[in-house]
Amino acid sequence: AWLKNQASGFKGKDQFEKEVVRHVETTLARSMFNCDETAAYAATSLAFRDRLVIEWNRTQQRQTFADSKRVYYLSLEFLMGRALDNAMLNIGEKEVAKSGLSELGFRVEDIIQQEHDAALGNGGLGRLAACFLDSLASLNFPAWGYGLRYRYGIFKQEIIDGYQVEVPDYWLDFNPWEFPRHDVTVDIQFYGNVNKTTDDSGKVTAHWEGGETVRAVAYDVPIPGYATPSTNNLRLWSSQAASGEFDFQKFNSGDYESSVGDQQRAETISAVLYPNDNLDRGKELRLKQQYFWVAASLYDIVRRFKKSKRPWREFPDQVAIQLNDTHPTLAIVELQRILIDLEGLDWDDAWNIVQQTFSYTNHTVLPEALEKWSVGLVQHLLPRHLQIIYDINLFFLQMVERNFPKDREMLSRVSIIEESQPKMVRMAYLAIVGSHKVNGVAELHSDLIRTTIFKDFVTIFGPDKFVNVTNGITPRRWLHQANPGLSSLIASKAGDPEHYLKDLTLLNKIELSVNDPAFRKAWAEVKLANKQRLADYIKSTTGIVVSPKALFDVQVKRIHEYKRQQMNIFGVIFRYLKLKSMSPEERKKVLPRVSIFGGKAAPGYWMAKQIIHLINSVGSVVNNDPDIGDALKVIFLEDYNVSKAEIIIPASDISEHISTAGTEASGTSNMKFVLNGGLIIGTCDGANIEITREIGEENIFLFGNLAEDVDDLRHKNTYGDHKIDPSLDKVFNVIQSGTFGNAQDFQGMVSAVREHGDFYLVSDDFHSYLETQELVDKSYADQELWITKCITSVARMGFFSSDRCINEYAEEIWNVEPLQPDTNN
Ligand code: 26W
Repeated sequence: AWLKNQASGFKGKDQFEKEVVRHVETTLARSMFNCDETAAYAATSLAFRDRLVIEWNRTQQRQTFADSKRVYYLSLEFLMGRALDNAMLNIGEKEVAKSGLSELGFRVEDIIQQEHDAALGNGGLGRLAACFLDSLASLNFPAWGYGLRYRYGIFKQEIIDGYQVEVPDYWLDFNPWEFPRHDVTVDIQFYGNVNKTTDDSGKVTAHWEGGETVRAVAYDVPIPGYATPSTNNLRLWSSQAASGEFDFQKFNSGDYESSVGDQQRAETISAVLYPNDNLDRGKELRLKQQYFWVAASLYDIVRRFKKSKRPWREFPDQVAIQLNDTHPTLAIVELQRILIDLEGLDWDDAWNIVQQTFSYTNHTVLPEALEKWSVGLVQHLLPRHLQIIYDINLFFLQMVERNFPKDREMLSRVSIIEESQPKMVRMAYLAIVGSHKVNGVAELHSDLIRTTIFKDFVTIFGPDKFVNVTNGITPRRWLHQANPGLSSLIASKAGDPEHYLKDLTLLNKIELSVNDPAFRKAWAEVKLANKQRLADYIKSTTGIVVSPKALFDVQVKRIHEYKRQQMNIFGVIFRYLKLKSMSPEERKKVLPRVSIFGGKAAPGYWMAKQIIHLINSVGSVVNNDPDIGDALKVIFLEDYNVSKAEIIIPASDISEHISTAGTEASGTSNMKFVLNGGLIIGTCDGANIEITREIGEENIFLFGNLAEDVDDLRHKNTYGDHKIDPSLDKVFNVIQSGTFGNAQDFQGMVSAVREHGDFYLVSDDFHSYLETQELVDKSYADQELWITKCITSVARMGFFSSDRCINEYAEEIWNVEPLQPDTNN
């Protein structure tokens, strides 16, 4: 363990055991005789937490003392998953824990599994934020995450009779990883009205008065870096009634119910994560969440800056704030308000500071996901902010008018206020205008935002404001932790994990061994063991037995029409029909396949729920068809989440990233699958394109129409002659004949393609998809070539480390430097 000589090390398993026993006996007040796995998990976590706290305090002190520029990552979602295994590996003490726990009669894997996932996110955007925190700490950047401490994370998914049922995720009953800071609170104002006063010099000041107040309480979560003592802070805000537990006046006057009601109303703000992914519903409570979180975070950031007694113009030299999508865009307005209303700066000076401080990442081009708030709602909830938004817009449009006097249409196109009925505030436009850099998350995506949704803004601000930072993933969790077998095999060629996990380009060393028979054999054994692990998991959760020798074909991600799980299941049905038409002898010769699905549908997303239902219905027919046997199995894994991803991803042979071209901004699981020695079938979309460039097109199964052709195809499908692909037509006819249950249940999915213009081009891509799946079967039959492709691909995946990604943000957007820890303490 690299930390052996550090204060945070355990100095061997004996001390670790002692601490576990101490926590069981004192903190938990239990005897070692009735210490079950839950208690052992609690005590182990507390022992590790004690270790983290030491370096966490030191890191914060070091950062305060250095007083250098900090990064603040504002994200409404942090999809962290479990913390214990990550803490053990990042501190470098997992072996100590393993042997210590074993002496106490436990297996470390069982203890790790006791932990409840911290699931404060929907999918890609939230998990990206979590990977970024890992990289920021591992690279020693002075950085804080700011988010909301939801009482309920993303719902748990149960599948009952083939349908998704949502169950609340109450995850906080025991959470050793958070530290309540009851002394760090901010009172947040809502509603009320604005009064203006003029002083003797004629200067007008706005005062936001009245309304209601809700208290934000900080909860801090330590974020350990890998193989470094740096431990950063994730600060999550929880909402409370501002005036203590009850309104005592109301209480004493007998109005007990309403005094409790006030408290509950305040707590509602941070109660639940909105489960929509890529869909904006414009709910008032969501806007309240956004302002509550943004105002508390900014107050905290400003308070920290003020301690240094620097002049305001130095704020952007000390502070970089990254907006993770538009969800925190009100921070732009809030900082402007603080500077002009509370600190008395001039508008222009304040606005310069604001623009230099903020930068904005866009994660989607789907129009239904672009946030807009009605002017009326903003006026009601945040009257002063609406005035400032109008002023920002006015000055911006005046600048546009000066620079582009001939293009009057442009003013309404780029206005932050959409002149619709009702009028709407376009949050992406506000974010662009208030930031110095805007980035997309993969090359194609960044090109698309520059040429489509933000085209005018490129004209107005020039091309340099719009940059690309291709997403990445942390190899600590997604290789070392999820796939220890592969990680140590790689280490045998690429050197210590401590080196290659911090410089992932060192993976290229394994390519030298691509023809080494022993290495190849070991590689195949690791994959088989991971598939066996998943097969065991499938057996224990679904009762279905699958052979680890079959080709595992995986699609796990949020269920969305644009991600096209429907195309996948239609393809599975086609395969089933083909198998049915074969003789038993022919069937014996086919390569067995297991189609594995997983993912949640937003609770109100009817079509996504229909897709889940069809997958499960196909599964119950296919899996119970005696003609089929092992040749095809269809599995839907319930409640896909981070900890399940850690089991599923290393077990994949082929995974599906098959979004309609131009719709998936990046995708990040595509990177995780390839890094774990699986190949992918995918469209020319998002980061698939750069993965192809890095690993070589001979190592990926690309198919389908290109983004540049999508508009024309849609037009043709809607207005022209929309001929359905004949194979797909056959599949539809079988669905409609009732083979998979009541045809009515799936009518929506069928008519979306047949009658409603096939917006996601399922039919247009179906032929190419089936052909490419056949190619997958053929390629897999040649195991030698397949393994070569896998090893080569892994060797070339270094680019996709989130460390590379964070270094790009640091250099091109934040202008911050790492703060090296002193290692001789
Ligand atoms: C307002 C509702 C809402 C909620 C979440 C709208 C949009 C979102 C997210 C931006 C959706 C999201 O997670 N986008 C994903 O971001 C990943 C990280 O950059 C990308 O890899 C995915 O392609 C993108 O879909």
